[in-house]
Amino acid sequence: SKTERTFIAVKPDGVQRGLVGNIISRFEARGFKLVALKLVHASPEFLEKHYADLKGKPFFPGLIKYMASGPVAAMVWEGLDAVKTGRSMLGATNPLASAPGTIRGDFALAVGRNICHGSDSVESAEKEIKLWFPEGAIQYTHALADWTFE
Ligand code: DAT
Ligand code: MG
Repeated sequence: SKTERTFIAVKPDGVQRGLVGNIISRFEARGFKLVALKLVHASPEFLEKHYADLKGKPFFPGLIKYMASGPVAAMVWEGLDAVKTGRSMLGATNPLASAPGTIRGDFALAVGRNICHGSDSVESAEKEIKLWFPEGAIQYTHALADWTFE
């Protein structure tokens, strides 16, 4: 286990439903450090890069259209095992299988409207952070660091 960065994005449905603050709160409360944050209305071309691995899936056109339908709240969170823990905080891809207590398990019903994205590996996190934040993350001392891990 080590300090990692993960890319988390509240999808257009999550923004419209007013869930940005709740999702940010969960990552703050868990002890993660916010190192990048912005609202982006992404183009289909940009989103095809983000979801390049899924090109060819039957749901791909619908996924791109949904993700381009409004702004997303893009962020980078840093901390101990941020990628794995971020995924467990999100819950399963299909909200039908997401446990209550997870973001998707608390707020979502349908796989095509599952309100939040999270990187699935350290490698994809690095790729996604570069794509969404070419300007880089913010460096600062986190006041809680000494209280959240050794
Ligand atoms: P995740 O977002 O959990 O990493 P993924 O990378 O496999 O899941 O897929 C990206 C998104 O595509 C997912 O959040 C919702 C959509 N999606 C995945 N599988 C789908 C399916 N079978 N039908 C409709 N949308 C799907
Ligand atoms: Mg994924």
